[in-house]
Amino acid sequence: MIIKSNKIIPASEITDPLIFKNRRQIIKAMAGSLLIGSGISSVFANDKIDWIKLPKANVLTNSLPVTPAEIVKNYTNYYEFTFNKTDTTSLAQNLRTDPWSVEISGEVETPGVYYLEDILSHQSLQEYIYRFRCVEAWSMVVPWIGFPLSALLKTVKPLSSARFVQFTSIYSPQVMPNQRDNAMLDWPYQEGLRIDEAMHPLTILAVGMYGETMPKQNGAPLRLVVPWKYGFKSIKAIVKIELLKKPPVTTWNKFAPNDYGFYSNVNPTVAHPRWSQNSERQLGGSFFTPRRQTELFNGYAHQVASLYNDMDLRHFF
Ligand SMILES: Nc1nc2c(c(=O)[nH]1)N[C@H]1C(S)=C(S)[C@@H](COP(=O)(O)O)O[C@H]1N2
Ligand SMILES: [Mo]
Repeated sequence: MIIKSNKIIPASEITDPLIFKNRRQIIKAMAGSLLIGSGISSVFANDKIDWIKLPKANVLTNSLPVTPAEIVKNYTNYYEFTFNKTDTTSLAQNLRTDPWSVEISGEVETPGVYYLEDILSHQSLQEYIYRFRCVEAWSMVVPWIGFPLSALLKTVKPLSSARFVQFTSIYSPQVMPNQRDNAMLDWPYQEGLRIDEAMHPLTILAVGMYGETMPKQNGAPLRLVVPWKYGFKSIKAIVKIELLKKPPVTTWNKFAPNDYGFYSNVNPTVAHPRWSQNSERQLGGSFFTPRRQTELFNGYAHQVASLYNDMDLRHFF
């Protein structure tokens, strides 16, 4: 159910013409899809200021308050740039995100390289307010803007042999210092899902948040969001989506298989070898805000637990 609101968001703080152009394309896509999706009769945008009317998110949220945007934008994990969560904000601005295309290949009927604009022209954007839980035991609540991954996969017609999906982030050592230095992980960053996880309606590809085009440090122009799994599964700056017969290699699992499982479903009873996952620090809280009890599947058990009926709790990680 879409609850309409007339939330009006001024988005005028653009300086880089490249960002501006890309943002306009995405806003055009937002406008188009919202017209279809919600019956809002006009979405107005002029050259200086973009005003976006977004339908409010639906039932996929909870009573937790949304984390302030400034916190979510300035505390990011983006290891291609740096291991520092605040320096990513400026460093990520060096990544060119327009034009952008995504290769979709493997076990599909119509593999190809698709421009992001074309992908978006076929999708209805919606706001999804999701909890987000990092494996480092902090959490936030983010109003993403995106569309179900399943809607994109359906357009390329997965074959019955497609059992897994692998995602690959951009490889751009000129602007990504840790790729240049071969630091820590094997680049490019890769993640993966089982096909039923990928097709689940909670799994989205996001192109924006807080009513705006996705900030570069948060994974522009296109990132995955899987709210019942630890945050590292939600891969940023996706350039390739491959449907596979076999389980894909994933970056963190390859780096430390005992610390970062392929599934990595949020589970308070399975500790990381070096820290408990029983509770979480909520971003945006004060020194006095108590830690929050972590929930199985990050609170989405009702929607996703049935995907894992035949699995032992220990394998959730
Ligand atoms: N390509 C890429 N994607 C990534 C990461 C990364 O370092 N590189 N970090 C992951 C981790 S550990 C988390 S918690 C989330 C953080 O998303 P945010 O920075 O937008 O909050 O992105 C995930 N996606
Ligand atoms: Mo994370």
